[in-house]
Amino acid sequence: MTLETVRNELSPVLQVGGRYTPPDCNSLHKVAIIIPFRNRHSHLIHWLRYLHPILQRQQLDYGVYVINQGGDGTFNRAKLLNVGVVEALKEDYYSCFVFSDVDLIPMDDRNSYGCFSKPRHLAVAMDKFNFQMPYHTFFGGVASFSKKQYMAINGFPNNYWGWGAEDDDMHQRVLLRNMAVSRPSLVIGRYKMIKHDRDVHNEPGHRNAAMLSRTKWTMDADGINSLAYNVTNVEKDKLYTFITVDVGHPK
Ligand code: UDH
Ligand code: MN
Repeated sequence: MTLETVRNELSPVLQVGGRYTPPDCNSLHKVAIIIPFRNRHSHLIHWLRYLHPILQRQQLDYGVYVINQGGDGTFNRAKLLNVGVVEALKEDYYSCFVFSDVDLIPMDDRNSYGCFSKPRHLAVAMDKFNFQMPYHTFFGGVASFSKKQYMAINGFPNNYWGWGAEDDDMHQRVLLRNMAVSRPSLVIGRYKMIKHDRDVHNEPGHRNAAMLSRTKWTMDADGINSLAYNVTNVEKDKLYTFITVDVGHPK
């Protein structure tokens, strides 16, 4: 599949920016799907090809935002997700955010990409973990937050550079604000992760584990209220809004 074939296949039902509104019902939420990204173009093609039809069958009113980290500095997944929220909210009154890795494809249409009364972890049963949770507080891969839930935790941390622990910090924030996590069953929450090696400039962050033990004291000052970045390019396609951003580098 090329991006072109996927675009030709899907564009009749999409509006520019990867936007969709169900023709025959009013959706409960307006959902921004936010994907942290750099140099995973083949994964993105698969994601778009599978997810657009699923999201449409779920009758969601949604937009897809790919947040591309510019340059080749250390990757920062959680900060890119914060950028996605701010940029999506500049465009529309989104009430729900789904944060998804570019390489995760749900296997069951019943796994709803909407928001719930609690923050939701969707990617509970990945093939790479034998369709089990790797540990019981696992929060990685795909998660959804209503705008209210996201704001209540001050968004995500901006200081987790490189791979690891930012998802655990997000989970800590939820618990520290007295919310619980909702999850689909291990049957409905099945996922395939497109096989890949570790990316360059996304090595395990050597400070991340230590930061995780301090979330309680840092979360009020590190999050959506301290987010700083520069957008360097915005590309509107039928399949997505592709925003390239300079997120800076570790201090
Ligand atoms: N991402 C990118 N580009 C990068 C790094 C990360 O787009 O250079 C995004 C992408 O959405 C990805 C997500 O960040 O799905 C999470 O990164 P990841 O997929 O590398 O994380 P995962 O836990 O893999 O899946 C860790 C390394 C696995 C090495 C396995 C070797 N067998
Ligand atoms: Mn992955």
